[in-house]
Amino acid sequence: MKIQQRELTGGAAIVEAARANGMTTIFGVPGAQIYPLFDALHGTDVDVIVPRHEQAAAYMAMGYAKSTGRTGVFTVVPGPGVLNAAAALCTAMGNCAPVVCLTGQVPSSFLGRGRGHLHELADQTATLRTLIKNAWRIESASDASRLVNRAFRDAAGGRPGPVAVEMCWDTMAARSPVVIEPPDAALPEPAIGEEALDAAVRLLAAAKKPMIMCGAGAQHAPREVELLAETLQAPVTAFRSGRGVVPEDHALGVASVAARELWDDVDVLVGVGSRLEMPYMRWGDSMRYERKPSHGPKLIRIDIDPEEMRRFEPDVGLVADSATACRLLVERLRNRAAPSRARAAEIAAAKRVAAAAIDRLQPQAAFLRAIRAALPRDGILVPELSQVGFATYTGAFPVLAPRTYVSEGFQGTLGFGFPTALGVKVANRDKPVVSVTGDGGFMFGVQELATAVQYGIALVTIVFNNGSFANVLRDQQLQFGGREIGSRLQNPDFLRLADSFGVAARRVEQPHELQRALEAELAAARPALIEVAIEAGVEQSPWPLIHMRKRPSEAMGALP
Ligand SMILES: Cc1ncc(C[n+]2csc(CCOP(=O)(O)OP(=O)(O)O)c2C)c(N)n1
Repeated sequence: MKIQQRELTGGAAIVEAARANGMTTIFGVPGAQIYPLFDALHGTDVDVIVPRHEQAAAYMAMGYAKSTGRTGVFTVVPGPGVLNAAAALCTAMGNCAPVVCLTGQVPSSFLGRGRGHLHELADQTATLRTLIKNAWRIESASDASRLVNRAFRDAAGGRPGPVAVEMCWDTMAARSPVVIEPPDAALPEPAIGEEALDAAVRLLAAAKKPMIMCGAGAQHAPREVELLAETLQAPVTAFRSGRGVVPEDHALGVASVAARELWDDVDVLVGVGSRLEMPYMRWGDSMRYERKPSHGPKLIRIDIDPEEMRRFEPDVGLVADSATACRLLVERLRNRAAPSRARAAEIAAAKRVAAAAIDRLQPQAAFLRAIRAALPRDGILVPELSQVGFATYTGAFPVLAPRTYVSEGFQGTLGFGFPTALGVKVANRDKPVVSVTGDGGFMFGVQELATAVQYGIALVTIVFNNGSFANVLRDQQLQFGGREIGSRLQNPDFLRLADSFGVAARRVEQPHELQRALEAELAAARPALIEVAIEAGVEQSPWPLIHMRKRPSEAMGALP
């Protein structure tokens, strides 16, 4: 059904097209080129959230997308605005977040002239195409609907990721007759190759100790993955992006350390929407690229992106939506799989070994236990690159539901956490959301405390303040003869800082105090900051439990 033709500015055409694609919230920072776009939002029911830095607009859109599966939208001025958002865009690319960036451009007659017009980049769409899935210029208001539809379709379709559209300053301001089309149909699912499916079924039917490893591409398929796991009696694990697909308190749900305990005996690995960084790079050699695993179990990969099969070749590759592929495997394995009865006991034993190993990771494990105790099953945790954040990779914070652990993905972008968590909370006003960050990473986006207050975003942020970039400090102490450089931080008084923004703040030292403080702030449902004061250098290194060459029961002696 076509909606009537109307006279709209280019900016309004973009907004109307985005609304037709389901946009109900937009994050963004205004500026001259995109005034018409902001003006078009005026008086609509779209929730407009303006953070204090463009990076936060993009991170918030990413958090919105990762925690819901819906496409997140943000708008920034071209040039420096887009570049300020670029670290978040490449993070969203790395963690497969469907995000649409709406931006401007110099006036059309200045395109490609190099005259130095406001915010001019030599070639913005070309620059963006090296970072994200795709980018287009909308040449006229009448083309806005078609290209915005494509942007939404492509952001969510195939392997999800960020895309961008830009429009020239004059085009965005000019009025012309516009028709807003209905959204594009979703990209069709790839047809699964029968031969590959048969080969996967044969491998799995003969498998004695299969394992399933999930990535971001499994988050929409929790039932299907769980059914496959139950059919095979296979443990299901994940490193970051696939956490919670099968709850880690389910008999078959295992986080990374428990998975490493089981790994040496695994004969078939099924990767579901995952790059499989954990077993082959973290537990293997992260300095030497392998096109195909040189040892270890037979590998079946399910991935919607055919390129993935070339980047890391499996024995059997199923280019497919993970829900469909898992469902088909379950159907065909139902009478053929011979799950081992002893498997349940082995998985339970591996979990006990993991728990004992994780218990040594102090004080991080105790703090994470306190956070888990305060957060309900559907509460969402956004970790950050930090001593406590890294510790979450091990299973020290069990993830109990899909989309409740929103991580940074392979970009490892320090500073992503706090602004991403704000976007998560905007999208999940009814759920508790907690940001866990170090003092260094928090200060990358500290100004967004103002955003939290202005828009009533009841995020609880826990800042573990050790006055250092602790990882860097440890590496300098252990690997560089104690030559400390650039790793100690002089911080503000976080309580007074938070107070000056109007954010409730308190300081704790012990895990039980943290649990009580977190429970109180979650109940108060207001923007809050809890500072945990920690002495620099006291945290056990989480890395022996992340880069595990040996199973934890063998390596225990060498562990901290
Ligand atoms: C964009 C970016 N810059 C730098 C780094 C390198 N880096 C990783 S962790 C880290 C220190 C983080 O310190 P802090 O946030 O205080 O947490 P802590 O480790 O002290 O708990 C640094 C500098 C990075 N990962 N990403």
